[in-house]
Amino acid sequence: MSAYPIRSSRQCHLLDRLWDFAWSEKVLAPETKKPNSFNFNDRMPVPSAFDAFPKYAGKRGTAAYRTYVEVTPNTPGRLYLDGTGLWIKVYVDGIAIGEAALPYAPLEFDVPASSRKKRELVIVVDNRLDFDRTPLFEPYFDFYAYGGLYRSVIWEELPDGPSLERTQIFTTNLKSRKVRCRVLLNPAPKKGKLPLTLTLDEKHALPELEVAINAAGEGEFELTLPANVRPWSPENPELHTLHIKSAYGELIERFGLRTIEAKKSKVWLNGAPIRLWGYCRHDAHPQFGAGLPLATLVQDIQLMQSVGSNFVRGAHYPQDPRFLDLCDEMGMMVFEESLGWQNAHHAKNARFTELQVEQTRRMVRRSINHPSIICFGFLNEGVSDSKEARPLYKRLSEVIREEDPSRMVTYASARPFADINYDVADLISINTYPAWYTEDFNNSHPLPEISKKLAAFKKLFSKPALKNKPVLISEIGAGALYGWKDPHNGFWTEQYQADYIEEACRRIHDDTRFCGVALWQFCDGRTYVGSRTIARPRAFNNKGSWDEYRRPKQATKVVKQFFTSSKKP
Ligand code: ADA
Repeated sequence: MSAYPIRSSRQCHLLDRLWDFAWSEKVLAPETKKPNSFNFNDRMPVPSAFDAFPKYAGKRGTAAYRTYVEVTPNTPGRLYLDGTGLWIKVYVDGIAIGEAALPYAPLEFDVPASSRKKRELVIVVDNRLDFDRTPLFEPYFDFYAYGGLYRSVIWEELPDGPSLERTQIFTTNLKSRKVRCRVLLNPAPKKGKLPLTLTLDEKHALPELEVAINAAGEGEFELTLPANVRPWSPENPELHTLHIKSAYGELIERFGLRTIEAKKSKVWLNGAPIRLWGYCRHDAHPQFGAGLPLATLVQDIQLMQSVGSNFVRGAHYPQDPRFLDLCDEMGMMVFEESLGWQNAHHAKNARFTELQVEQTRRMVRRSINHPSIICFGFLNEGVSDSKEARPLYKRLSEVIREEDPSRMVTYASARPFADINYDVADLISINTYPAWYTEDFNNSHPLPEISKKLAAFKKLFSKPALKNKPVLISEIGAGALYGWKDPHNGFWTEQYQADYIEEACRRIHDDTRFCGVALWQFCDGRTYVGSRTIARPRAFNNKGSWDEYRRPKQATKVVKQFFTSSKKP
């Protein structure tokens, strides 16, 4: 559960604990299977990926999680789920209150009031890869599709009538320390003026004000923060809280004073050009699947920072809000993207398009106050050279800008020379694997391909329409099996990977046309199953600088010299 917002006028029940659990292999239509028809003969913690447990490893089918919540009778509620997979349907007291096919996305469901004090909550989860049910996750994705309630489940008791739901905080002027705040009430009250009492960091009373609330339940106001408030940055991850009190309840949001821009071919943080040095990271572990404990999230950031990383790309889906909290607190800039992986079903499938828009909007709304997030993306390695997909690229970039005009928009392209969507991106992100996916089949060290490929990008992005956009190498890397050393130092050895990473980092570091790199990848991760794994020893993607248990490979020794050097943009 994210530390913020704290909706202090609501009673909050955090449901991270041991739940009853039922497994029913291959229920044909989980939409219709009633909660009381499951045999709850097992237990499962929340958060968890149930198929990370040996007993359910590799299983595909329908499960059900059940718990009971003691609430105030005759009080409506709102359920918040921070991340699930792959398809869920939610029942309270045997009555369906909603379903979703939005893996990893934040979800909420309204719960009707009841005279009962003890409420039964059942969440049916299906982890089968069924395009009709879950078009956002396909069997060929190069990461394992876990099933479960990956992240926290929270039940909040709602007051009668309108209630303060969120306050989004955007830095509008760093020098004068101005922020614009957007108050969101749910449900919307009658239009009108709403008096607000505001406190910064629980100690600075700010001037009272009245905000005009529109028919959608939204209102905006501007604040000038006290002189002691300094900007958030990786070096100084300064965070502040804004406590908002109103007639419709109160809440506390956390934020950072921070601006981010893409201009003059660079990324500018708080008005100064910066470079991004880091990794792409999957939110997974062999023991926990996609349901990681907090300690692992902390260790992952510490390991990335131990080699000088200031940046992490949350590949390839909405991130755990606890991870985003940690990036805010520990000083890591984040590229957050909605779920996608070489998708081809764009315009062909209206439901795919609708779910892409829905998950992207939800991701931005949930993540809006994390200063660590500097850009939002989508459709990793999608068909960005296809005219058919063009409307979706435009639409997704518009959704991000509608929700958040303050951050850079990007998407990771694997079709750089044919891409037709660079105009929708502020930051150009390119995935490339020279000297790994290579045609030079008999060469054990085709490393010179790396500088050639980067030189071709530099030429491509010197074109007038592109030359002012910063270019991030958002994926580059090679595989190595942990512990594999061999006199040939060829593919899959730790030495080749270290030589590769050194060459890639050196070339990118030395050429300021590139604003940085997100190496692929932080640690090895379980991937798809079946015959495709011929290219994935152990059925893992082995391009991590650490292995899946976070044990360091030789590559970790070469990264630091580039990530920590002073070469300015
Ligand atoms: C792509 C993809 C990554 C991973 C990588 C690889 O760039 O975006 O998720 O699959 O290739 O290891 O080949």
